[in-house]
Amino acid sequence: MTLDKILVLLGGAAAIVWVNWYFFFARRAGAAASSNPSGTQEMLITVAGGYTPDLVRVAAGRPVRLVFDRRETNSCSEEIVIPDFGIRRFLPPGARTAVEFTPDGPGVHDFTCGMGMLHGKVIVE
Ligand SMILES: [Cu+2]
Repeated sequence: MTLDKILVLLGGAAAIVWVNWYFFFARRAGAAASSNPSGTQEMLITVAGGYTPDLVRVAAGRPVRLVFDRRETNSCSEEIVIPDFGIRRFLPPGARTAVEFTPDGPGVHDFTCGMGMLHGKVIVE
């Protein structure tokens, strides 16, 4: 085997490892909310054709504040709904809108647009 073939093989192997890591660990891990001085766990979520991040990790028993930064006028994303916490809120385009709730215990809670087309999850640990 020549050196360039070995390098191509190694490059391919590295790409496979990276893709697996990305999909099975990085994506599954989600984004951990940061705590502000008052103890509220905060996460900024960009709304543009979907939610970024769409997986938010928080700790149980402390207030959670999700700030939705809506960067589009597409009517699909004009409402945010978090059924488990009774939240349904209008998101003005070009603005940030905060919703707050306090999860009692561990669990997974969906958030969606008003029509249930865009999806995200809050993972409470
Ligand atoms: Cu929608």
